[in-house]
Amino acid sequence: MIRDPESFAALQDTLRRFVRERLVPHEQALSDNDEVPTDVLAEMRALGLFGLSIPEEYGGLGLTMEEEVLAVLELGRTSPAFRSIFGTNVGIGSQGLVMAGTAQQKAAWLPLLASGEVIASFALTEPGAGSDAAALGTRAQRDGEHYVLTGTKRFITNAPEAGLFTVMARTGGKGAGGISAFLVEAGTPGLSVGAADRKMGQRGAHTADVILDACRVPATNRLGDEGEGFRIAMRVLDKGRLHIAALCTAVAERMLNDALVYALERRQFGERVAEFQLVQALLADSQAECLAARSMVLATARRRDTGEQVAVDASCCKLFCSEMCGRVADRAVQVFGGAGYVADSGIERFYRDVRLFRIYEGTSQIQQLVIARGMIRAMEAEQ
Ligand code: COS
Repeated sequence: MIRDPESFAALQDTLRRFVRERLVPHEQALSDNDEVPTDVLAEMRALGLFGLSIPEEYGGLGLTMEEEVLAVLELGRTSPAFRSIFGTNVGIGSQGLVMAGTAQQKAAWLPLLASGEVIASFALTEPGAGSDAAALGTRAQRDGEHYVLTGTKRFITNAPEAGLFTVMARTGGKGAGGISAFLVEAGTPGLSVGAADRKMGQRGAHTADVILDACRVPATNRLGDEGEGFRIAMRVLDKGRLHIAALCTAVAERMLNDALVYALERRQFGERVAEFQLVQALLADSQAECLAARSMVLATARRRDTGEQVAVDASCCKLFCSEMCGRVADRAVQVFGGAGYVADSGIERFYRDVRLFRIYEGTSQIQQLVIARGMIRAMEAEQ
């Protein structure tokens, strides 16, 4: 749903120009320096990028899902590490609060997240619990008006920058029903962040361990009821997967654009390589897949805006768009040939950056599992 087409078109135009004029020229520096330049960060804050999905009453832009997807289709046409710095505030770091926070919790944190003054992280994954998130072992022991949290979280995006963590921890017995969610402020005694991970790509976006060592958190910081944490995390991920699917689509469109530009410049056998049918096949397959991805993401976002349950379709989008993006990256390197394998072209960096899409916010195999389970459930319900 687009609420006000005219002002939304103006926002899209602003984002398009911001990406082209302010982010694309900094792509190599982002990778070389492993950080988003501070002036770019300030511009992101001023544009409201940290609060895209946060309701307007808390200072965000309150975008609908369709609007958010369209915004990401613009913002994703550059190195994905740029999106990562505000991505957790828009997605997994804020949406638990939006969905399950009390009025007090929302008032305390959402304005700070919307403005980008505070960065939010989502701490679910652990050394022994990745895809099997319900097996997490971090404990939260009730002690009067507090909970005492102990455990280690792994690969936590933006942990080194975060001011607020949504931590999933076990308050009850085994499995999903024993998990609760907590808001934990950076600086709380007992919470520490490990060294940033050395990753394959997406330099400029940081992940690290978050260590909780008898970290005392007021009981008022629990998000939702005891035992509700896993379901909150799953609902947050349902929305996040649609956002990531849009991101995959945008990066694929960018890589395809670069491949086409190159194919029109590069000459071999006396002709532009874009004239060769075997190169055209690489371009055409990528174009068809980008269109399919864009169409499914937009259609699913629109249905979500009407209140439909789209968890299974969001997994379809994440699965198809992330795998598609990997195929487009591979073809783009092929179109560039030798130039695609060396760092200078930029396409080599994108190839490494996009590998993460098939892994984070649920691997392709977890999306397949969610989709197939949903199909079986729907068929059984009919019988
Ligand atoms: N929305 C709301 N509730 C959900 C849900 C969703 N999308 N998915 C599951 N639930 C609920 C179930 O209804 C069930 O509740 P009840 O016990 O009340 O019936 C509970 O959560 C447990 O669900 P389920 O039995 O399906 O859990 P499993 O452990 O079998 O598996 C998967 C769930 C594998 C889908 C989940 O662990 C997952 O998504 N793993 C990947 C985690 C991930 O994406 N990590 C990325 C890092 S975080 S950025």
